[in-house]
Amino acid sequence: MGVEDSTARRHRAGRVAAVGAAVLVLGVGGWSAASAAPPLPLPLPSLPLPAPGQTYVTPDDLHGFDAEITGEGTQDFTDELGAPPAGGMDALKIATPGGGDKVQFFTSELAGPLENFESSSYYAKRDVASTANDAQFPSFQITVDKNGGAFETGDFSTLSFEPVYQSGANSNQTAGTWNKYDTGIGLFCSSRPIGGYEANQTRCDNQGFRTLSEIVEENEGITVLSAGINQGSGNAGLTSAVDLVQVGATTYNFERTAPVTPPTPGEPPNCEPPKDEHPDEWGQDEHPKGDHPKGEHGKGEGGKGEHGKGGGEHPKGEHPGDEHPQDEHPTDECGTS
Ligand SMILES: [Ca+2]
Repeated sequence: MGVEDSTARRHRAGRVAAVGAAVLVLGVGGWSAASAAPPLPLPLPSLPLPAPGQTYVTPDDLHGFDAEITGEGTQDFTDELGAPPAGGMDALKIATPGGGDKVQFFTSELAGPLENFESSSYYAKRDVASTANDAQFPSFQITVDKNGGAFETGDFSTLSFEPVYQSGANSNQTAGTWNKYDTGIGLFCSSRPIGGYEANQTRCDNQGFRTLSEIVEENEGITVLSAGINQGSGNAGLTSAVDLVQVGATTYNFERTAPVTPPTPGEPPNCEPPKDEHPDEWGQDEHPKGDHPKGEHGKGEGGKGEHGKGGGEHPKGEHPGDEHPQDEHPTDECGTS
């Protein structure tokens, strides 16, 4: 081969080598860029947050609720039938497999004037697997002393709201959905002939229907003893769930556990450093706005290792070593306790 041929081959080989090197560099560069990038923050688990204004009723904190069970009836805090909008994860599931089974879940925490119930409601869902009569749902009941004061013989009655005796939206008997019942404007039957009811109107099926405001008007001093949910007897094969029992400003949310309020943004989680041990360190003077990007500084958003342990993540000068020594902010000091 001639000199020119040899030179041309060397040039071609050089170009091939250069292209290969370029590919190699690109490839390595790609890996390098990926590994040098700051790790993406892990998504936080979507824990339920406490709903403002709700009172959580859990197996460990029943707020005066007490289950009275007859026969094979059951009641359980569970997510099996879900929960209504804004009702969290769970609800109170009630089952009455037999005709003689009965479950009452009442609280005396709502004792007081019946007027308070003129703003009241609850949600109920009938399990589509129920074999009971289609019209049957858990009812809302209020036990009363018809004239308040001393509780004497003849003062007691139970007021009952059942969807099947209502009109409009309150008569919704759709199975498999969460139905809201506005008991504050609903129709109630009375188990005893208190004011406004005829002597033969002691059952809901005898047309003895009154609104709560009518009952209040016709029974001066009428006072609530307890209130809640009833299912049975006579509800064989009914499985349902109830939630968000509301009376006035109180809304009871039935949950297995109550959600925990997260730390307030801008505050260290779960603790404040004692003033004597951290003079000025947490004060505004040493951390003026702009010095530390929001969320970077011990506010519960930064993960472990973000602060001082990450090496090159915080160039010297931005977090001088003497400003945030690790032994002054031990992990367990403002941690998960
Ligand atoms: Ca709930």
